[in-house]
Amino acid sequence: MKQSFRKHSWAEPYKIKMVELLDMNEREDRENFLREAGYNTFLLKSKDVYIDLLTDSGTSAMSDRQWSGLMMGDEAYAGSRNFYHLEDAVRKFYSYKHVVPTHQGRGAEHIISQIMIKPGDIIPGNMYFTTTKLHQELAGGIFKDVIIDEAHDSESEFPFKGNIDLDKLDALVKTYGAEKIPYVAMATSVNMAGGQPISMSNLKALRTYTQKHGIKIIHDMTRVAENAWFIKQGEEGYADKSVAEIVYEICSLTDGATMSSKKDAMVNIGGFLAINDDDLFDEARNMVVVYEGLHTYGGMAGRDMEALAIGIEESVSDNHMHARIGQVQYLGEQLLRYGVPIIKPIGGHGIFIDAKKFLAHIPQAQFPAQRLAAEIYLDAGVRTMERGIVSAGRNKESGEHNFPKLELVRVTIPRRVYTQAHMDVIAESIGNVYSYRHEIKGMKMIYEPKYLRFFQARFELL
Ligand code: PLI
Repeated sequence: MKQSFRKHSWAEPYKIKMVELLDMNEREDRENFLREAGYNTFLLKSKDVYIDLLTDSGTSAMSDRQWSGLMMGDEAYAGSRNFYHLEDAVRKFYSYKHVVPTHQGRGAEHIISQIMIKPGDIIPGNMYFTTTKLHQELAGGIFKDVIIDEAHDSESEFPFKGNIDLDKLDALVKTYGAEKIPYVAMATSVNMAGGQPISMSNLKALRTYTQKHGIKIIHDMTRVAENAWFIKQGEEGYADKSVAEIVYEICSLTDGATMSSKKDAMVNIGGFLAINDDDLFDEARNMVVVYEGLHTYGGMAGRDMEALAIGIEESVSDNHMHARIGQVQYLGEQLLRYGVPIIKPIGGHGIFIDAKKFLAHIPQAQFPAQRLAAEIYLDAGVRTMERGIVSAGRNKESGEHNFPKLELVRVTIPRRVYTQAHMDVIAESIGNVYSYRHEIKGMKMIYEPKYLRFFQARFELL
C-alpha cells in the first residue's frame, strides 16, 4: 500500500458516506437521566448521549469495504469461507499459526485461562485489565503486576510506560519458580495505564528472558496497531518501518494472543484466540465448541468474520493510524490548554484525566473519577468512563476496596466516528467543568454487583 501521510497533517484518509443523527438534549433532562442511571455512565441510554466516549470497543465506523464484506457472509455451520479469510489475515498480518474465533475478547481470555492456568499459578502482566484478570482468577490463577513503576505515575512522561520491569518478573520467578508461571500476559497499548505502549526492545528482552525460563508470552493484542505507531514514532530503528511490519514483528515475538477485534480491527463484535503451539490449539479448538460454537465460527457469524478480516488489513495502514492517533493527540492538546490534568504522554485510544488532581478535594473512597464522569455528562452530554477505584474492585481476601494509584476518567475516542469539531466541543465542556471543579462533591455507592462492579454499580450524590 502506498503510504503518503507525511505530506499531510493527521487529516482523515476517508470521506463520510452516511451519517447517524444525534439527539441534543438539555441539562435538565440530563440531570434526570443521570439520576435514573445511578450516576453510572454505563447505565445511561445511548439515545440520551450526545458524544459517546464511553469506549472505543465495538463503536468504530466500518468502511464501505467492510460493509460489503457483510453481504459476503457464508453462514454455513461448518467451514465457512469467511473463516478461512480470517485465518489468512491472522497469519499474514499477525504471524500466528492457528486461530479460534470467539464472540469477543473475553471469550478468548476464558479459553486461554482454562487451558493454560492451574490453581495456584502466577500470571505476571503489564498492569491488569478487568476481564483478563477475572478470567485468570476464575481459573485459579493469581495476577501479579510487573509493569514498570512509571506506568503508575501520572506525572511520568516516559514514552514506553507499557514496558515490563524484568527485575519484578525475575523476583516472581525466584519466589514461585518458573514452573508456576505458565505465561506472561503482555498487553500492547496498556489500557489501564492510559493506552501506553511497550517498546520493541523491552519485548525482545522479555522474549529472551522467558525463553530461558520456559515461560510463554500470551499477547493481549487488542490495540497492537496503535502500539506499533508509537514504536514507529519513538523507537530507534523503526521510523522507516511500516505499522504493518511492526505489528508483525511484535506478534512474532509472542506465543499466542487474545484479541478483542472490537477495537483495533474496527468491527462491532468479535474476537479470537491465536496460538502457535499445535497441542494448545487442539485443546482450544475443543473447548471453544463447549462455550462459543464450532471452531470455524466460535462466537461469530460468517459475515462478521468477513468484516473482521477486512478490518485487520485496514487497521495496519500507516495513513489510518496517523489520523487515528492524530485525532486523540489533538484532543489531548486542547485539554492541556484548558489546564485539565491528563496522563502524559497522550496515549493511543483516548485521553485519561487524572481525577485525583482534577477533584483533589474528594477522597478516593468517595469515587472522584466516577463523580467526574457523571459531571462531564451533565455539562454537555459527553459520556466517558471511570477507571479508578470502582473498576479496581475489592481485595479478594480482605474484602476492602482496592485503592489504585491511578484514579482516572477515560475519554475514549471511537475510530473514524467523530470530527475535529466534536473534539473541540469535548475540550470546551471538560474545560468548563474544570473551571467549577471546587463545587463538585463526592458520592457513595448504594448498589454493588459481585463481578466487574463498574458496569452496574449505582451511586448517590453526597
Ligand atoms: O470487551 P471484550 O470482551 O471484547 O475484550 C476484553 C478486553 C481485553 N483486553 C483489553 C485490553 C481490553 O481493552 C478489553 C476490553 N475493553 C473494553 C471493553 C474497553 O472499553 O476498554
